[in-house]
Amino acid sequence: MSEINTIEGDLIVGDARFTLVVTRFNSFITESLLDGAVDTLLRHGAKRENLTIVRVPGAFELPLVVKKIAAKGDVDAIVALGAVIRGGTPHFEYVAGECVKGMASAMMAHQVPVAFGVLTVDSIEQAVERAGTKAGNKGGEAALSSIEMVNILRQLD
Ligand code: INI
Repeated sequence: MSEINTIEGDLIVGDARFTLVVTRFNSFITESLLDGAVDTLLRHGAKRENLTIVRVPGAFELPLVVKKIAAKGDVDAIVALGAVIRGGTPHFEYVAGECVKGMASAMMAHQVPVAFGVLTVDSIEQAVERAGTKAGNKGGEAALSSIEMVNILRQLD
């Protein structure tokens, strides 16, 4: 039987450049997501000089900054990190909805992978669980998916 042509991204960073965009809102959670993302990138061979961290006020501001970075075209991937925690009002839906829509559209417009490391959770407890405790670190997972995407796109180019 003939081989099936398969394209997969490995998890080796090489010389790839990453920008991590992190919210100050809920910083007690998002700084742990950032630690997880940076740790993952470094352990997969990223060079410190190829990492840039940008801090933004909240998740609502992520799309504009992500779009601006993507449009410049000088990074291989963007890792967006934030935490939107449901309160008693519809605010959560608006912030989370605009955040995901805006970042998806930036990714598609500029063809730069944007990893969605934004927690959308019902409680602080759920956020803590996903920021380096019993449900892992979603910042690290987002970083990993960005490495994979860089390597898939390099093969497709
Ligand atoms: N921003 C967040 O990143 N997470 C939240 O949970 C959140 N809530 O719930 O309000 C939040 N709001 C701030 C928003 O992102 C903007 O920074 C603000 O509205 C100013 O534009």
